[in-house]
Amino acid sequence: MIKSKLIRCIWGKGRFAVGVGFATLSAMALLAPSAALARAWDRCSQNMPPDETQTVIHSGNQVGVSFPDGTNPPNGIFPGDVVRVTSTGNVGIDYWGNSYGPEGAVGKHEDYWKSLQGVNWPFPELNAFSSVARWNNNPGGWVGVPMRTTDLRFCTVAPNIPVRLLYYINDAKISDNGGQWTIRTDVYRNATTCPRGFFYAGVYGCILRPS
Ligand SMILES: [Ca+2]
Repeated sequence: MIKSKLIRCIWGKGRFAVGVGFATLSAMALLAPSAALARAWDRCSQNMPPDETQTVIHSGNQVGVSFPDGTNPPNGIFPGDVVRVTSTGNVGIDYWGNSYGPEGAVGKHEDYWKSLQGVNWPFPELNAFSSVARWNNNPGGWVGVPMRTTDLRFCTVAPNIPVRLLYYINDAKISDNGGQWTIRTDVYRNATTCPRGFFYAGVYGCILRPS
């Protein structure tokens, strides 16, 4: 399986510069277009095209979605990468016509929902019915605290270990939900060049070349 062979390319530009001779480095600097040399953060903040982008539909009655897409996906975001997430749409959260965008309930709506007793919010510290994003290392587990997906609309530096990005909805009961959010994850790579024996596989980063 491809998943078990996933290993991240460790040749960040800094390491590469340290690891090769002066002549090679000079040639790179002369030949590479400036855009390719721009750091991931700069390219994100300048709104340049991402190296990878993936759009998924998060239906209101679906537990979660992810980057990379798929069931129990491998890590696809690596140290030095920069991520930006665009989320839109509306999810109906009950049978009475209440619906929210990815930001969930705010203001008086938030106060009302959180005032209800006996509700087991999956993420009590975040807005009711909001989209929630979490870094997760496969197979290590959670990395950091749950985040508002909408906070990731700004360029965000990835954790310092490989992760995937999992999206949830802060709703104790999803079976009465409808509608959907559209979540686009843009990833600016720290590096798309891989060590010998590995190749670059898009949203999965560097993976072992089949022998
Ligand atoms: Ca609900």
